[in-house]
Amino acid sequence: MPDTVTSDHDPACCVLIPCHNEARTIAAVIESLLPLDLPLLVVDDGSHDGTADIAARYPLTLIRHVRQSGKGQALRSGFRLALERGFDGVLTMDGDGQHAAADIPRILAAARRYPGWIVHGARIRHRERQPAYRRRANVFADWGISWAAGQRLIDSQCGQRYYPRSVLDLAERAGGGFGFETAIVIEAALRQGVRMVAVPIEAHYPEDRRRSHFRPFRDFSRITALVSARILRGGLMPGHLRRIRGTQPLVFDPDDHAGPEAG
Ligand SMILES: Nc1nc2c(ncn2[C@@H]2O[C@H](COP(=O)(O)OP(=O)(O)O)[C@@H](O)[C@H]2O)c(=O)[nH]1
Ligand SMILES: [Mg+2]
Repeated sequence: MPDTVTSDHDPACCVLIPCHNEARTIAAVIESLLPLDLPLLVVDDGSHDGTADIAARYPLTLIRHVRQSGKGQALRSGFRLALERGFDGVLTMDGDGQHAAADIPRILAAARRYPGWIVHGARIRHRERQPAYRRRANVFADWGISWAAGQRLIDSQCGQRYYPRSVLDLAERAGGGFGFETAIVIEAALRQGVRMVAVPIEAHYPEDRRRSHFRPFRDFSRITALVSARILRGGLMPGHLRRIRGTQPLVFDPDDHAGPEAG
């Protein structure tokens, strides 16, 4: 029996955008999403540049954190609301215009083909557009997270991804900040045997972009610490290392009609 069943309906999904000070870009991001006709959930995390007021002009659900509490906490608030409202899944993306609305139907196509899996957007196509230091650090993070999760991942730090409903509860134990997205993926794999598939996406890095909220030293150190702690807690997970050795991450490109079968 194949472990993948393609369902014939769109997952009832909402789009979740965590924001901190995105006044420059949030209107354009929201407007690019409106034609998709998906429920939108914006979490404004203590912005002081008017992000929430701009978002409030559009037909969407807005959660406001009075104080900045980090990307992880913002995603957690969104996941809670998505659970309450009964969505089958949540698609996350950045509020800075880095991710394209046009990639959402492609990610949802993968979610249909691989029900119950986490679908990562992967900046595979134009990796050279990513700042070089982030690219190198991402390759290192991919390797560590693949070890902890026992399956090969690519671009594990990309914020555009689809989470099935079954993993949303794990948000409660996934910590805060930028480590949240790493922790939830590892916990989903270890506790629920959830698998991951990547979809190639576009990512934009305009010349005049604002400085990233991601602090390379602080945030990569935290991610490395949390992945190392999980691997140590699992007794170094030698079985995982054996399992991922010589394997490639599963990449599904909906534009390539056949697509790989789940292994
Ligand atoms: N809610 C919330 N969102 C944040 C915070 N820091 C970053 N973000 C959002 O998370 C997304 C990714 O942040 P960004 O700075 O673009 O990181 P990068 O894309 O990894 O360089 C953006 O939509 C940010 O607005 C935060 O402290 N709270
Ligand atoms: Mg960004």
